[in-house]
Amino acid sequence: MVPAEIRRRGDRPSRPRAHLQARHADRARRRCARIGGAARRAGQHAPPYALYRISDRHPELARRRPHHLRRPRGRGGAVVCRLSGRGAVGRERPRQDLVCAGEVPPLVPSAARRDGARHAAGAELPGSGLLKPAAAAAHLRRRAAELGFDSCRIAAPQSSPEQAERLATFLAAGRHGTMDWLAEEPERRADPRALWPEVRAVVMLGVNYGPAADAWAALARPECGVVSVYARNRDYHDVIKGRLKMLGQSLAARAGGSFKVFVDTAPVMEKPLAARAGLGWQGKHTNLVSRDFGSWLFLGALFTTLELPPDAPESDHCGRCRACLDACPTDAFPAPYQIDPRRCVSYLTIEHKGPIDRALRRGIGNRIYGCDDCLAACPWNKFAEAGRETKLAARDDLAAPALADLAELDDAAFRARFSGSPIKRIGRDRFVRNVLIAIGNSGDAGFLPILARRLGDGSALVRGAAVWALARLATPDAFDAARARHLAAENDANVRDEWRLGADDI
Ligand code: B12
Ligand code: SF4
Ligand code: SF4
Repeated sequence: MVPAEIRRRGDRPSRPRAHLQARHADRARRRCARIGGAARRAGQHAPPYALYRISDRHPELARRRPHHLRRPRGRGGAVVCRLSGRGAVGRERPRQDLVCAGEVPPLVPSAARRDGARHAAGAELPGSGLLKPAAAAAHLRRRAAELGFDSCRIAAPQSSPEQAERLATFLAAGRHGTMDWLAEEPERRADPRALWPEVRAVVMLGVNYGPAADAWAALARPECGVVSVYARNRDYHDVIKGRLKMLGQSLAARAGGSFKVFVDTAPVMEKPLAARAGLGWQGKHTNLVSRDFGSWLFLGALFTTLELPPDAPESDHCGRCRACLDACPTDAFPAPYQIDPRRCVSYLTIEHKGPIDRALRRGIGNRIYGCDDCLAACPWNKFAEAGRETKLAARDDLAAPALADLAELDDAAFRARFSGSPIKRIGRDRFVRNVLIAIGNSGDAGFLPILARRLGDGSALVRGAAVWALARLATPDAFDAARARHLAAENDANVRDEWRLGADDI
């Protein structure tokens, strides 16, 4: 069964029990996927997760002719597809094109063909031609490294009452804020088997995205914006997702079973699972810290119906350190190992759609998309090297972008500038809101002409942020004069409030 679609958070489930979510999704901007070689049309979208069911129940299929030779061509659309052994290997290359065409690294085909050559694993192959668990795990690690994953370990998919309880406490305190998707189906989020009863092993993958240079030099330059390290080039979801699928296909081809892949695409708690698999431990900043890569590791998950031998979990190496807690500019850690996202700059600048709480705007400084302060403070980063994935390496124009340019972006210019970037997903208005807050924090009255233009912006979100920035940069008289010109014509309640409050609480 190969519904080779990926659904982003917020998209509606295409079938029951398929309520999935991705952190950085935007339901308005679905990507086209490809199925059966036919590009999907605009408006079509991918299903909740990739599911590839290999003929684990029918190993004899391994000895049949390759699937693409058995099936009449040209049907397109979703197909039923059972793959195993050499047949599956033969299919591996064409199916790289099914999703995210153009984003799949080109190194697979030859390796995939070698996978099927049965060149070295004779002793490990049972009668079905499929690898046994230990050999399958070895194959998995080798293939993961070839595909560019820096870490690959396996966890058993057992439930964790402790996780469920912590998640419940988090949700009960309302810490998810406006991320409603985080509160949906907590029982499935806390237990991989509730999400997919057939899962027998959870493979956790890490991709190092350590910055090559001092990534925060722009924090000291108030005329520039700071984009968090993860968002300075291509969207990691897209980069990792394609590789996870290739890895799953390769595993299924050699060892059978079905698989699903996740990178922020489902109610999966990736950090605790990665800690259980031994990729690292959940640090006091709540993210996974690795001995090898510090805090700079993206996570992805591959669930499989194969029984694979689990790795040992990693233990906590935070000790008495609290560098991350002290580094937070908005005091988002109510306690070690706990975050209140509603105070986190990452949540405020990326996830939160409306006006940002006035009390937190100053702490945002010139961070215009996400925040890395707690990650950057971690002493374990000293063992980290720069990430090797070029698609994630910083774009020059995002190292220290000029706020003056960004504040003038209209929708078309925004889309053009951030095509392929995760930043595109928050849309022009939310982005310019962030830029205006950074301008308000700059202390630079040179921005006043730009603010004057944004006071008449078509977006109330942008106008409100411009009013706040004006209150911070203009003299009281100049602010009063602008208020006299604009307030009477303003029909948005939030913007009117900004005009009324002026510099009162800032
Ligand atoms: C929602 C979300 C956010 C939210 C909430 C953050 C959070 N910490 O939960 C916001 C928008 C703030 C956010 C920000 C960021 N995110 Co985020 N985010 C997610 C997402 C989609 C879900 C996380 C989740 O389930 N949160 C819910 C809460 C309940 O989970 P929790 O933090 O693990 O909370 C637990 C702890 O508090 C723990 N706990 C409580 N007491 C104790 C005591 C001890 C001893 C221990 C060990 C644990 C513990 O129990 C809680 C429940 O399990 C994941 C992807 C995924 N599906 O997992 C990415 C993910 C966590 N994000 C990621 C990244 C990179 C970021 C940012 C760095 C991006 C940026 N530069 O702006 C920041 C970092 C901010 C931070 N300090 O966490 C990466 C982290 C990679 C890693 N190495 O861990 C992930 C895994 C995405 C990915 N696939 O790589 N994110
Ligand atoms: S990402 Fe920034 S704002 Fe969020 S918890 Fe870490 S340091 Fe605080
Ligand atoms: S900065 Fe210190 S406390 Fe925070 S995660 Fe790193 S080691 Fe742990």
